[in-house]
Amino acid sequence: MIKPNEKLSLDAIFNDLDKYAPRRRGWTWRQAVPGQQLAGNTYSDTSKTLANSVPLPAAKYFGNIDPQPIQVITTEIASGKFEDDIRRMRMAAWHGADHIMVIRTAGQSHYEGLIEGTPQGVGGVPISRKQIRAQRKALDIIEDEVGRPINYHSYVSGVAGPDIAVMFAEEGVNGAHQDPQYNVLYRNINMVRSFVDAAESKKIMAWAEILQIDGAHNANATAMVAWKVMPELMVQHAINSLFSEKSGMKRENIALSTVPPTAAPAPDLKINLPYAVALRDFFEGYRFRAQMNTKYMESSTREATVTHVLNMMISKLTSADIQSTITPDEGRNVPWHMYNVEACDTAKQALIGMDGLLEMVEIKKSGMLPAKVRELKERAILFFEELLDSGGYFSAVEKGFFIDSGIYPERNGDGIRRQQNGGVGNNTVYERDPDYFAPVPAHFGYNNIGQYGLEASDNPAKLIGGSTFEDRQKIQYIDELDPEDNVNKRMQETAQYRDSSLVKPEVQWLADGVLVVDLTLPASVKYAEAAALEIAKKMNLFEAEVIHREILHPSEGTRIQMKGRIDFSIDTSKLKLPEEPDLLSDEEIRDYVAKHPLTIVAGTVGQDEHSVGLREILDIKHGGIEKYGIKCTYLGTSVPIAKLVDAAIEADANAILMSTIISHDEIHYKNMKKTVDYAIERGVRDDLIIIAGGTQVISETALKQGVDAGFGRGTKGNHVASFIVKRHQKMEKSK
Ligand code: Z97
Repeated sequence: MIKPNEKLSLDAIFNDLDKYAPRRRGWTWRQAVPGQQLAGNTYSDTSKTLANSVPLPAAKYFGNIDPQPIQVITTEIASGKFEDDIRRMRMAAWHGADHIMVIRTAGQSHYEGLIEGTPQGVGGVPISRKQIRAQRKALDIIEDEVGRPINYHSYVSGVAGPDIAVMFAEEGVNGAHQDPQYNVLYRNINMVRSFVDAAESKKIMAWAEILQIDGAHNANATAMVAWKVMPELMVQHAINSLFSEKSGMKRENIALSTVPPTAAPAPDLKINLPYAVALRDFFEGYRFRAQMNTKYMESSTREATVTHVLNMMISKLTSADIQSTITPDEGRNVPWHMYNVEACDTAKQALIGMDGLLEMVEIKKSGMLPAKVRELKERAILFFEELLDSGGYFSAVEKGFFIDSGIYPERNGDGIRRQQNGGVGNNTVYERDPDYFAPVPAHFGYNNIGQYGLEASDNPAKLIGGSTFEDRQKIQYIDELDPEDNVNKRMQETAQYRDSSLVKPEVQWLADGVLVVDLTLPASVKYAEAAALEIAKKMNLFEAEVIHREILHPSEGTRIQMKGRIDFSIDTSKLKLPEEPDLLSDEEIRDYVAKHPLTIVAGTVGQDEHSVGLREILDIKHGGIEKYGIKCTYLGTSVPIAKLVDAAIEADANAILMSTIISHDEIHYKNMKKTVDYAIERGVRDDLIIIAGGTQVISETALKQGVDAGFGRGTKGNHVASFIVKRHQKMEKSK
């Protein structure tokens, strides 16, 4: 098994890839652990925890637990270089993703067949067997590492849909989008062809137990006013769901892709919750994949995160099965590592935070909510009835029923119109000959198996000794077709950064050199933006671009986020790592002080009135050393050196904490030396720990003055307390 401190080797993945076989078929849900106990908490709706993961930042206060929600968590990864995506998949899995969708950066629907090799092409990455196999193999390694199965997912669409479905079944893909309405409405693929292809694709997906997600949510993202398409969204779900069942899919493998259609500043829940409830009522027994609203995402990750969290409240209230997490990514169109990881964490935090919600609150059965639910259902039913009256789905599409900007029954006449005899692949559906026969186990429609003496229950593939589904030897694996546009070439370009000590910052690809700068400028947006770009030039950032602007006040301030690129790298083998402060845990310090009572005296010395820093080190309120039970006598500010030492003698103190901020003429160091000298003079130096602190104090220089420790900027109570305890221990031993 791969070790956490080991990088996933792409070479190992590509090695013998032609022989790699997926280890399972079908979708996997999380394993629920009802009443799970973790660090003294009882959880209602969590699943099995991971063997390896990165917990939420606040987990350190809770024994580093990392409870996992019951929902499958989706993340979409497709940066355009699938080899880099593999690393990101590992990051996402550690943050809780177990459904990884490869959203292609090229419109896959525009490809007429399966692509071989691993081209990036002009439009982005298409789906190819090599890429799918490499990523599935990598995910097999990653799922062993995290200790939870990971579902791998992509799209079965376009005129190559059935070919893709076959390849997915062969390669162990676990989930896929499939909805002929997507082809028709958004990709202008002929409707007859799309529905025939869909029947075949769905049959194959059913054989492979691939979980299906539909495409209704695309209406939401495409519509001019997203909430107005709520009734037709339900109609679209209904068409695809029933069609899928009739093509042989099990209900539990059919997931509706639901998106809360609106977002604040609209009254989010008032519109989105009734819609979600109406869907659950209509589509009982199916699964729900909750995606976030991306239509109203702007470049603010904060705003996207709030929308995501509000959307997840609806997911929780209506028990969604899969929670998608793409928001900041799609809204900003920046498929960067950090947004996948952040969004997975957002989902984990929100869903765990809402654990047990339905045990405490319930959806009201009277009042505004059910009235709204009923209204939506009525509109949807009336829409469907009109669709049937008008001659069925195909003629309804011809008449522009869908993606109209009016809320049904209102129509604005701006719906998407497609012709039955138009679009890509028109006139490409042929009736099967009477003796038509296909020797395959999963096939939709007429297949004259009787002519070969086969029974209905027989697998027609047995006549040829098994198809590619039964006999993997028959799969044609083509490694690379394009001598230039392939993964080997791409990896050569960054070879020096792979498994070496050289590092460059990156946002999506190894050594892409991109970084983000966050600035606040006391100017209006226009000037702030121009100034930021000027700053980028002076910082030697290449290709600087403003990616986010936020008005703090029209004239007082603007926040700018910009990205840019650097072209140098850092050799980590040449770095001198700062020494980690050797800290004791709070418990260790407390235990020690309980057994060995410690006393200190403290004050700012010389002519120094700056007491805040020292108070922070002492006060219990700020995590100061008082909290460990160390007895502190604070003498105040501008304490003469002699007084400080005399007070320590009188109190029989173990340590002196002297603080100095003022540093002109090296007065802070001079005072340290004076304190040490006076302690020697009084004969107490060996028994007294002398600690000097202050913003200008450098440890080495302080030590040269003879004090025991010098603490500079950033010092916390536990640094000082750890030091006192350790030094005291040492002194006791040498006695
Ligand atoms: C989601 N964020 O998670 P092409 N078929 C269906 C689709 O919805 C899509 C495709 C095919 C979104 C994913 C939008 N959906 C992005 C039903 C895409 C992709 O290769 O772009 O033509 O098709 O649902």
